[in-house]
Amino acid sequence: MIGTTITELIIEEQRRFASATGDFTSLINDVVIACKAIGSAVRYGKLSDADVLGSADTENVQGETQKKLDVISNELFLRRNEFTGHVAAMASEEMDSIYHLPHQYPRGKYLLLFDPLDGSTNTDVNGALGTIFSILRRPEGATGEPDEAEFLQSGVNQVCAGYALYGPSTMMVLTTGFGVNGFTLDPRIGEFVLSHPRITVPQDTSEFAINAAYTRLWEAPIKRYIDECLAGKEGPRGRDFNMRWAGAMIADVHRVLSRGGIFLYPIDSKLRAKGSAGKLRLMYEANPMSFIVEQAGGVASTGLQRILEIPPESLHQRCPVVMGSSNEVERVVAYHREAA
Ligand code: AFP
Repeated sequence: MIGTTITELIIEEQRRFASATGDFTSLINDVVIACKAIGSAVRYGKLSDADVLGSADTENVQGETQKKLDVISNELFLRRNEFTGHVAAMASEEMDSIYHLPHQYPRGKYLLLFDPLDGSTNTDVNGALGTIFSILRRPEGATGEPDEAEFLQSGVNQVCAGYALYGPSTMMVLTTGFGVNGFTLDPRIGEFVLSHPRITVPQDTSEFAINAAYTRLWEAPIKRYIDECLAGKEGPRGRDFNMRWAGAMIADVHRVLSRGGIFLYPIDSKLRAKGSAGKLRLMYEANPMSFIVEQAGGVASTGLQRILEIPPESLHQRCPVVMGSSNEVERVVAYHREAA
């Protein structure tokens, strides 16, 4: 017997809206197919006919060296979604500016943003990594060819956010604003089947995820929070904490969604010196993951502001990220307020 597939659940959600045309369901289907294709490229690795591992010897707009799989995943996402008539334009971590559809294809009402392969440095070590996406509606009354300004909407406007995690099993986690559901790819039938209905993040946790290599660069509120966790039972928190770091936000936040925790990628003195507002990108990393975490009952903040309310100024803008179990994130926010 086959469980509820991702398509069935999206159709059910679509039926809540009398005016729904089915466009959105089709768009999600295309995103799902793109993720299955990327997952397959990731899974076969060295066994692929084409050599998909290693560096592509190119840099993206962020100045990061692209992996071959970054480039392949980006292409797979674009090709799958450009011709269907559901999106008006796309934006990706791997492209400097927005992607205009070839002129022969119809323009739809949605804008699709994605990080085709988050944590791609993990490809070389067979570590978990994934694809993150965010869907916005074109602004009311917008016509003609979309420009970047149409994409610059706050995260609260997201219609849908999700990610595919290519780990020991391939999972898709999705929200359309009615809670969060997790699906596992059943290789026997090639479908994502509902395996984690109504995911919720516990309010409390004793697990944190942060790259401790940057301890010397952290600002006071983060230093204080982590120091107190590290002090364990004998410290002000009165209990021991555990630490995890996967090196891929998607894997770290998935763990937080699975069993609670707090994920931090704060601003630090090195990033400030470079004139950067953080490491992680707002539009296709922080916003979609924040939407998911909030829909699961967690909190997502920069330390000083709710991430979903940041007014974006540019496509590749960065921001500090603190997300996960509400009581821990609120504590970090309180420490920021006190310091400010
Ligand atoms: P890549 O996609 O370039 O591997 O970057 C992953 C990432 O944006 C995020 O997923 C990780 O949490 C973070 O970078 C890791 O960064 P550090 O290497 O600085 O810890």
